[in-house]
Amino acid sequence: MKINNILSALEAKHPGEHEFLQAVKEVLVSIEDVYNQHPEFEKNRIIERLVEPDRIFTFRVAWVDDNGDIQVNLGYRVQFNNTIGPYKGGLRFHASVNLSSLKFLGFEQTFKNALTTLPMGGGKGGSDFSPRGKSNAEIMRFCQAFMLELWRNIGPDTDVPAGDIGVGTREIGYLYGMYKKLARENTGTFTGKGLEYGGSLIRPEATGFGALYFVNEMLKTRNIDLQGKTVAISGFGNVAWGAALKATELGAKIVTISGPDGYIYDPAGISGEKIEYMLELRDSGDDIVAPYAEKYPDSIFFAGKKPWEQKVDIALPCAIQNELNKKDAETLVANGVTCVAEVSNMGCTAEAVDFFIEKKILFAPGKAVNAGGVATSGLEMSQNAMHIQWTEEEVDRKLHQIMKNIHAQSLKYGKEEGGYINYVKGANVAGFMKVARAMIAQGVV
Ligand code: 2IT
Repeated sequence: MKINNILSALEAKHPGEHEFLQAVKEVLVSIEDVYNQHPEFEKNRIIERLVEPDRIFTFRVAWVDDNGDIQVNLGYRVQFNNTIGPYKGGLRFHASVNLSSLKFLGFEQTFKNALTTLPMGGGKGGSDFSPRGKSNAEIMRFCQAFMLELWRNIGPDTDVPAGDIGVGTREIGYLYGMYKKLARENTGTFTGKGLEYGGSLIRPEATGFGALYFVNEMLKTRNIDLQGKTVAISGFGNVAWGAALKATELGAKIVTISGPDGYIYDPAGISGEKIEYMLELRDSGDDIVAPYAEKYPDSIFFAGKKPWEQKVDIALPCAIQNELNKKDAETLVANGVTCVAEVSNMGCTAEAVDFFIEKKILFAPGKAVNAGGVATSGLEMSQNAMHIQWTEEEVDRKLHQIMKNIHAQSLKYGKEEGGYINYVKGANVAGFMKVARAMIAQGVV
């Protein structure tokens, strides 16, 4: 495989899609060896076929704000790859959304979903619409306008969207409500739904819970106990919340959260009602964490800074792509960090990842660590298809088992001579092998 040729051809075709190219490069470098050992992959042009999405929908979303002014946003759905199941992946509503970020997310989603052991293909969508500072009524009108265009292209066995940054239970409710009105069916063509209308128990917690189950497995490979460890988290949304809940339950101490305005350092630990307060902060709609330090005066707010400057045992980026760079990685390592796990998708820059691996730090990529979210979406789809609801215990048990399985798959393909586990390689190879074999089995389509 000529990685550089493939990347430059891709770059020429899709100039400026930096995040997408970053995600593709990471996978290609990881799979190079197995690719070269399997001539059938090259013969079937697996890479060339995998790096182009099956199709992309781009559409205008026009809506009326509370002042009566007309607003225009862009809407997207990238149906990336449905080899192993219906397209599955979240919708992101964030000012930074563009085709490059959604293609990177859809590409990663394809491998992540393959790792979950459930039959789901990869997709992603969203809009450059930012819910920050918008009223409930504005968010509803936007979601309805978005769905008016998208509804024809999704369905329970075609494409099942869910939440991501900026899309939580409220947005899913508005999107699903409009979808049902248009499609006239009630088959659960969304996950992350409210509990009253087909949602799954544990889905809100699943990404964070799953991440901590995975981190626990990572630590076990070095006989390290999570109990008493200090943890830096970034973000303060749903994913950070779930991670904080489970980390605290398992005896670790969360000392940071962050927002676009800076980060909070709380040396006493963010536990109990402070974790619930994160949800209040989020629901305020201002997208800032500074008020935490006013409510809990023993904590400190660092304006415009990132939490990675604090000395911690474990770092969990839970916000957005490329939120931890090489300099942050150097600081964390100099401060003696043991484990870094991406809970956000591609939370670390390529240079930061290379640095952690070079220093033999326990490091794992988002597509393994955060797969518990989409896995539990898969469990929601199963419950909807069977018209039943599993208990909290049942869903959590399945989630825990899936995360252990993803860890075992990553270990199988990622263990290097000398014993270091390269989770980036392990997760990429495990996900790739499954998708590639399924593609070959299904012929040239
Ligand atoms: O990045 C992700 O895996 C998600 N945003 C969750 C996707 C899903 O379909 O639950």
